[in-house]
Amino acid sequence: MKSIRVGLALATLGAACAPLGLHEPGNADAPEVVNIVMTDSSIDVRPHLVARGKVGFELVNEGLLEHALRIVGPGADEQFDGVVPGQPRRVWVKLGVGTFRIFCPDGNHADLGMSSHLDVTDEVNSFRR
Ligand SMILES: [Cu+2]
Repeated sequence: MKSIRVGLALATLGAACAPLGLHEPGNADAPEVVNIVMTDSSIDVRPHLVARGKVGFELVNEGLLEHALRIVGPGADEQFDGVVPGQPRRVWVKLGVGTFRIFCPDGNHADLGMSSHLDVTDEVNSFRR
């Protein structure tokens, strides 16, 4: 009987997360990781919504040219140069709540499509801390 109640509680928790469009909350110590996939004319950001705090960015360059990544928003303005095709790397940035612009600052690359955004929320803190 006890295990049934726990099962229901977990199911309710899962349902509460779903409308936010968040990925699996995971365990409390698991940091958020955002996958950034660049081509020479695009930046794909997944997921588009994470919890505030220290966030990992997995940088993958699938273009032909070397690029950079700049992250600008509440409490952060960070730039990572030398993102080379075929050499993924992970960087960490502490993000506050709000909307961040994520783009390549080189030349007119942002205008060519290397520009996206990331929303950072407070909503999932109760699951993580
Ligand atoms: Cu670029």
